[in-house]
Order: sequence, then C-alpha cells, then structure tokens
Amino acid sequence: MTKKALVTGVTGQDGAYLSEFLLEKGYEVHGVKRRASSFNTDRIDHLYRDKHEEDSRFHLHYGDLTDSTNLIRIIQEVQPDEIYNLAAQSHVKVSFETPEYTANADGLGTLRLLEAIRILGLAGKTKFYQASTSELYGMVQEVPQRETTPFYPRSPYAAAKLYAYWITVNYREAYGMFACNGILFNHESPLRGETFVTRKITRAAARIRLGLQDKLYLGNLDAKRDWGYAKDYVHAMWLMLQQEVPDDFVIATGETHSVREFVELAFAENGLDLEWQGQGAEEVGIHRQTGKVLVAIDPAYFRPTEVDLLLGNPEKAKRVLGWEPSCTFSELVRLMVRADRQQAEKEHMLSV
Ligand code: NDP
Ligand code: GDR
Repeated sequence: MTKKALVTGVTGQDGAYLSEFLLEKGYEVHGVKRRASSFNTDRIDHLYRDKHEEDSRFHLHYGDLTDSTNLIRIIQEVQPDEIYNLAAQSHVKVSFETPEYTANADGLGTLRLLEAIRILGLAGKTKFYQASTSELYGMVQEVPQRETTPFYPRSPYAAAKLYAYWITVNYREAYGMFACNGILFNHESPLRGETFVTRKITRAAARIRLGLQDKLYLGNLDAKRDWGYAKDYVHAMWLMLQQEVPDDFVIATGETHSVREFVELAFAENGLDLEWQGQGAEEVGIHRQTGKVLVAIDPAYFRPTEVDLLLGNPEKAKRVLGWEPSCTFSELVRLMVRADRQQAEKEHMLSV
C-alpha cells in the first residue's frame, strides 16, 4: 500500500526538500499551501505534475494553520499515515512584530492539527511530526544542548514553539498518539528564505562581487549557531516517524560558528577578503584590496532579546535513528555561495 503523507508548510525550505524526499520513497504527498496574491510555489514547482496525469503523487490543498475547520476537512479527505507540521511564521525577528499571529499559527496551529487527528479518530493511525527548534533553548543553560537541557525561550516565536512542543508531548502521553518533536538546530540551503542571515549573506556576497549591490547591512555578528544542511535534516524527520516508539530528538551538527565567520567565509569564496574595523554598531567589514566598506551594521536588525550561542549534541539521533549530518560548515557555505553566484550571474546578464 502506498503511504500517504500530509506536509504543512510545503512551500517553505523544508517542505520542498521533505516532499521531494518522500516522493522518492514512493509516498503520495499532500501539501497544505496558503492562498497568496502572487505565485508562492517556486520551491516545489518541479515536483508538481498535472493532476490529470495518472502517476501524479503530489497534491496541493489550500489551507492555513489558523483555520481549524479547513484542517479537519483536509485531514479527513487525505486520511494520512504521517503528518509533518512544518508550517510556521518562522522568522524570529518578525515574531517580535507579529507576536499574536505567531502564537496563533505556530502554537495553536499545532494544537489544531493534533485535535483534528483526535476528533477524526485517527489517533491510532496517523503519526505526527512537530517542527520544534533549538530556539527553545534560548538563554544558555547548558552547552552543548541536548534533549534534557532546560528550555528558556527568548522570543515570541520560541514561546509559541514551546507551547507546540509540550502540546505534542501531551497528546502523545494523553492519547497514545505517535507524536514526535524534532528539535532541529538551524539548517540552511540554496532554498533558504532570503531574509535569514545565511542566505542574506551568500546572496549579498555574490551580488557585491558582480557589482549588483554595494554593501550588506547586518545586525549581531557575534551570535553563534550550529548550522547544518536542510537536505540532511528532512531525512531525520522521516526517520523519527519510522521508529517503534515515538520520542523527541535533537538534530544538529555538533559544531558552532559565529555570523562573522559565516560572512568571512562567504565573502572569501567570492574572492573578497574582509578586515574588520570599529566596534559595536560602528563596526564595518572592509575589502582588504580596495578599502571599500562592504559590510556595515544596521541596529534595526538587532533583536530585543538575542540567543547568543547554540550548539547541539546529536548523540541520541545518531544512536537511535542512525542519523548523521553529511555536510560540513565550509561545504554548506560553499554550496550556498555557488547557487547564489549562479543566480547573480543571471541577474547580471539581464542587467547589461
Ligand atoms: P519557511 O519559513 O521556509 O517555511 C514556512 C512554511 O510555513 C511556508 O510554507 C509558509 O507558507 C508556511 N506558513 C506560514 N504560516 C502559515 C500558516 N498560518 N498556515 C499555513 N502555512 C503557513 O521555514 P523552514 O522551511 O525553514 O522551516 C520549517 C519549519 O521548521 C518551521 O516550522 C520552522 O519554524 C521550523 N524550524 C526551522 C529551522 C530552520 O533552521 N530552517 C530550525 C528549526 C525549526 P508561505 O510560503 O505561504 O509563506
Ligand atoms: P534564527 O535565524 O533566528 O537562528 O532562526 P536567522 O538566520 O534569522 O538569525 C541567526 C542569527 O543571525 C543574527 N543576525 C541576523 N539575522 C537576520 N535574519 N538578519 C540579519 O541581518 C542578521 N544579522 C545578524 C541574528 O540576530 C541571529 O542571532 C532560524 C529560523 O529558521 C527559525 O525558524 C528556527 O527555529 C531557528 O533558526 C533554529
């Protein structure tokens, strides 16, 4: 029997990679996408076939995590074996500007899905994956962070995800649901949204290199993150739902780097060597050869409360799931730089 998966957040970075992965495994994949006034399916267009074609196993449904009746209808129609809840207002800085919406979509949205499974009598059939996050650790309590490290959220996003984490645990314990939290540390790729710091950097470095942009403005250069490759991480999501027993897992590389290191490497990959001068909001990254300022600080990107240091311990995932990351930090930067260079070259050709 073909397994059916329902993926919320299908139009996002992880939704695209996970859908591709599940289709390759032979699944029928149903994605929930929001109606938008412009096209929002760029990342999944290559997976989509005309629904009238016989072998089409990829289906899209309009829906929103803030709309319970819609979620209940989709789940009733699809009767999924597995649900991957990847939908979220996922930008930490934006969550300070839209805290109520973030709580609704990221926190209550998770509850709506779990309740839909329960109300429809699917608690014994449908396995549930919740996209939990290293942002739950927030203020540093222990390094490296593992499954037992106490949570201390530092943003409306993290607080909403804290609710989602615990309601997932509660439905597992209360109703015997196969529900898992993947506590994923930052994971990136050429499909990463352009306003997250890694993609913002690799895109800007390529555009500066080709003369399409003068400067890159950033916020806190000293934050440290455990950055992995998104393709590796969606594999871990699937593995969690293939176990005998539902559980929660940290997924990370076990290495941490600062935003500053990421900038240096991405610029160097574009042949731009940087030297730092000044301090705090006055700090700038100067091109060694020309003396031009290529990186500057804009305090608008500082967060009211910051997460200074994330470093995960993926030992449990390795031991139980047999999961390991395949991509190093420098390989990740390189593959993102390469993809953004190609994009920028296209843009450059069109502009001359
Ligand atoms: P993206 O921001 O790329 O994708 C988020 C997806 O959620 C998009 O498809 C978006 O739709 C959709 N979405 C947003 N709000 C709603 C809503 N109200 N109803 C339905 N869909 C909605 O995130 P990622 O792919 O990077 O991350 C996937 C999940 O994993 C998120 O929940 C994120 O919080 C979490 N996470 C991510 C990590 C990372 O490093 N990437 C690490 C740990 C957790 P649209 O395209 O229309 O905007
Ligand atoms: P994060 O990712 O907040 O960790 O959340 P992001 O890339 O936005 O920030 C990482 C760090 O970089 C610093 N920073 C900047 N960030 C952005 N976006 N833009 C800037 O200009 C900038 N300058 C410095 C930030 O202050 C921060 O310290 C991501 C999201 O995918 C979440 O959904 C997910 O849960 C976590 O990763 C794990």
